[in-house]
Amino acid sequence: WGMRWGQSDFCPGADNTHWAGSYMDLGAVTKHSASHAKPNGLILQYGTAGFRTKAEHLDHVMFRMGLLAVLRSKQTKSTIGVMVTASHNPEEDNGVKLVDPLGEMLAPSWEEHATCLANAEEQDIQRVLIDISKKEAVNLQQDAFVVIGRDTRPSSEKLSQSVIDGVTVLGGQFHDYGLLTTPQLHYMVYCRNTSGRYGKATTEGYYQKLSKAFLELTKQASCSGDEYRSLKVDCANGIGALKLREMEHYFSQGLSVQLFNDGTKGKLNHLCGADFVKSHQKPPQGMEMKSNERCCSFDGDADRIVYYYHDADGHFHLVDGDKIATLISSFLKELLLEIGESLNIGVVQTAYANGSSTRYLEEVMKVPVYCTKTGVKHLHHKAQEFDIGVYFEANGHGTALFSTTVEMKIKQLAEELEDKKRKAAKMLENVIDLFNQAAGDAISDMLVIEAILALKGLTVQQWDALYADLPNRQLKVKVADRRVISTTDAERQAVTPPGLQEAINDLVKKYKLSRAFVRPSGTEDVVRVYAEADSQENADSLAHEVSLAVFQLAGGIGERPQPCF
Ligand code: 16G
Ligand code: MG
Repeated sequence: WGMRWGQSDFCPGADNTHWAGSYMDLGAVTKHSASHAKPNGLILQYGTAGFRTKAEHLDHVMFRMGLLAVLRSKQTKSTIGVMVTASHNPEEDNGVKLVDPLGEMLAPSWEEHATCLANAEEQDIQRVLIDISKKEAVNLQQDAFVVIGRDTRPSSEKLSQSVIDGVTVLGGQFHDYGLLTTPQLHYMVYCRNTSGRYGKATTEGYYQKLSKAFLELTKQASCSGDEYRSLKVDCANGIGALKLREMEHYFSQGLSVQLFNDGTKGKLNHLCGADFVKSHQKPPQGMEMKSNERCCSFDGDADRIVYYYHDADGHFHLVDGDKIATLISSFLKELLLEIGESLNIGVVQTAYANGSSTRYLEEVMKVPVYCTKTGVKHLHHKAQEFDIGVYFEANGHGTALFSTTVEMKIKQLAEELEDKKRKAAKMLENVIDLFNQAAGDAISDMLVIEAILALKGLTVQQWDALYADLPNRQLKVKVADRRVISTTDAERQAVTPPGLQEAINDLVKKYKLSRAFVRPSGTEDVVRVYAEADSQENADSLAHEVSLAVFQLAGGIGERPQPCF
């Protein structure tokens, strides 16, 4: 999980204690830091989703991220967010990530500062803080404001107090939102830094903005009344349950939700939630599914969503992030056609996107598709290049981004155009409001999907039938050091170790409609293997053969991978 024990690579810096000491109470920092002591020899890395490890190892990281958030806030002259969560990880874990001014993931150069600060030995903290301030030209006299949110883990409350301790010791102001979904915190940060133009920075503001857009949209759907819409939601025993409960009555005229795994009994993420459903390709425990009923799962911090159903024969069907992206982008494309504006739309995926989805998007829908490395920040960044950028990971994290030009144009068209076009423009206006443009958001995505299904009169089966997924398999391989694997071409090709890509190429050739790649995980100490092929048997066997190649060529440890299907 980006966790090691050993000696940290010291991040050097000149001694500017005197200069900084006049703006930062470094003595107080040292004093407070001592009560958030770093376990000896622990080294952590700010990875794809911030720091993540066992909760008991994180107190010092939280305190220090409070410090760092203050510096980032001073530098950007904006509100910065700190979210305490470990998403879909087991309940005993926790994590923290910083949210940048427009609700985005922390900038890469600051990820390095975060790693440096988290690993500094007690006596070096002052120096690291000064070094970051110098390097990033932070005006230490600037005010700082930090907002904090946390998930429902037992450890989260205390850890968020440590963040607050860090913020206050450096003289920052803060607002503690308490329990929030991750995307809600991103939303709050975005609202606060755009003087309320994006929305009101309260949960009430969030509920109202989304629900209003949702009801405006579904009001247009022809089937209502007797076709009253309902949905079963597995909340992973997490924060999503609390927030959906709070929000439910704002949109209940358009959709009734039935909550499962709402945290009253089960354990967070245990045998439930979006990650479980996607990776095991089976329904969560604790959900009563009748055939052909539309169901969905959130993950532990409600930034991912997948849909699924049982058909009449009792077969389970997963409708994942790729199908969500397809549904959303075809709907948006149709709206644009009706409006008659030539705005460019692009879909962003990762190597995990099912080959059928990419083919369908490119060949049937004629939408350009781009592939980036795994991790939301890469997809989000790419999606910003388009007038309308839809991005989704197959695991269900994603959203749509609309450029300011589009927003302004659509607002204008919604007033001006002839009837039919105006209706489409108004619809798009509401769709824009319904998406959380700061981050992938299970609640917002759920409402977007429900609105589209209602408007198009589609059942979940019809949606699922857009294309047939290629059978696929994901496996993990344990190696001594996963950093021996490096990749290129958005993780689709292995560059090192030598011979690995050639071996994969040879294996892939043995199967039809096949594809495979390997990459070191950014969140777990394993190498991930992905394979797809014309049948489940072939996908399984290709994945197994690739695992063996990784084990042999990349320093596998423990037992050799066994064919387990
Ligand atoms: C993190 C990422 C997620 C990615 C996953 C991959 C964010 C907010 N989350 O959860 O997007 O799919 O890591 O995990 O960026 P892996 O590197 O272990 O496969
Ligand atoms: Mg998550």
